[in-house]
Amino acid sequence: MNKIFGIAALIVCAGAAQAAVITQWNFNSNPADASTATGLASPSVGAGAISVFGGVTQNFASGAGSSDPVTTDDSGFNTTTYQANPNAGPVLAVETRGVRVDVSTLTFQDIVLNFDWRTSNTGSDLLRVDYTTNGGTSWVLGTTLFDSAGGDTWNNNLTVDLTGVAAVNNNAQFGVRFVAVVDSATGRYRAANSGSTHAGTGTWRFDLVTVNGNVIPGPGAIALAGIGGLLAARRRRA
Ligand SMILES: [Ca+2]
Ligand SMILES: [Ca+2]
Ligand SMILES: [Ca+2]
Repeated sequence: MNKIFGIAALIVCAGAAQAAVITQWNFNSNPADASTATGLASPSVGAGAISVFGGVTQNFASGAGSSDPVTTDDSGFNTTTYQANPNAGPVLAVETRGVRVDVSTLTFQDIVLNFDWRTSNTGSDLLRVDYTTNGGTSWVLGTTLFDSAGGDTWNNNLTVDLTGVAAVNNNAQFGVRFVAVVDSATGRYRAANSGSTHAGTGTWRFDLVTVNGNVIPGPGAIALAGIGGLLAARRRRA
């Protein structure tokens, strides 16, 4: 009996140390239907919502090249109708279009976002990830720009580490948004393929959008871990 209890306590310890998937989207049809042009906007793991904003439109398209381990009927969340550059000069009202993800982090801490991002040749080369802790009433702008490796190219396993941001822990109104960003040198959007001209008809595609976290240890888990440690010590002495 004591031995079983000790094993249970050790499993609790391991769970606290290793990040868990809170919510993940693979965008694949379930069940598979042999068409990558059909998919699911509902999460494949956990709960949450993904949406487009600012006039962006969305459909499903092939996820081939993403890090999704599913290779049959693998879809991605494909988006277009981004802002176009004016004929000359900088874009005026910038960074108003993109994709938004809302996930409750209740009972979780140490939040980390992972995603795969594909840019078409004429799609925007620069992406910023902002986060909200109040359901989108206000956004904290990301400080790092993701710069695509090229046109028609997947950039996989991109990471935004929010483990140092206590406000995103245990928060039912947590969310992130992926925003198309202009090149600060010109004030204009830049094409992901350096030989192409940026166009609002360019696409961004996403796959394996994942919000990870650690379960916040409750008083019960801490007590169990303590008992587990005592049992382990007793076994070592025996
Ligand atoms: Ca499908
Ligand atoms: Ca997929
Ligand atoms: Ca680039």
